[in-house]
Amino acid sequence: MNRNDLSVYFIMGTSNSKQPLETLEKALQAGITCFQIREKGEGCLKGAAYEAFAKECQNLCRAYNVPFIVNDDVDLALKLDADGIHVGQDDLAITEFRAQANGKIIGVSVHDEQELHHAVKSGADYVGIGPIYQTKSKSNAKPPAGVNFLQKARSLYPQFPIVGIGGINEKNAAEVRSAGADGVAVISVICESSDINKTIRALSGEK
Ligand code: TZP
Ligand code: MG
Repeated sequence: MNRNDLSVYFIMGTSNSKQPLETLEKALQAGITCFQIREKGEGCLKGAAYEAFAKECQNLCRAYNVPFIVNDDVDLALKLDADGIHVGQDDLAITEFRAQANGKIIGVSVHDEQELHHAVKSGADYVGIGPIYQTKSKSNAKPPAGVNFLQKARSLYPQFPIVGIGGINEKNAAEVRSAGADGVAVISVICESSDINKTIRALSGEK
């Protein structure tokens, strides 16, 4: 995958925003470079409603030529022919999915060197490293890890696509990039922004 596609990576589900499709469209207009649908938590959509919402998100992403990634749900990713899938350590074996999903982007969350090596060897296209800072958007998040492992991961794999995640905002995004991330993956800073253009400019390192 193109490392630039990780630059401003927006993640959202219906529990993160009161008007998720409007939020997504504003974020696309403002220049996000990747989108992940992550439909989790209390009251999240299921079945046909979930699929319809995902399809609407995908259509918006297509209109802006931005990769559309599905969190966890391999069946949905294949059914919609999404651009990719993001999986955690508890989810499906990457090698298995690699075989089914020729050409799709596979992202994997990693927290230590062993998980990182395994993901790279198994055919991941990028890894997500975090939570870097305290996050309120993931109920079972591990404690904030800071940028040490991110720096280590970059030194081990100078060219591999890496995105940082967890508690990233306009102020600390530069630190995450300096530590070696190709980009920042965020939920709340965009969903709660009163000026999405400004937020995305700041996340991308522009003034
Ligand atoms: N994985 C690790 S932290 C996190 C996920 C999905 C949540 C990131 O959300 P926020 O609001 O940008 O901290
Ligand atoms: Mg998962």
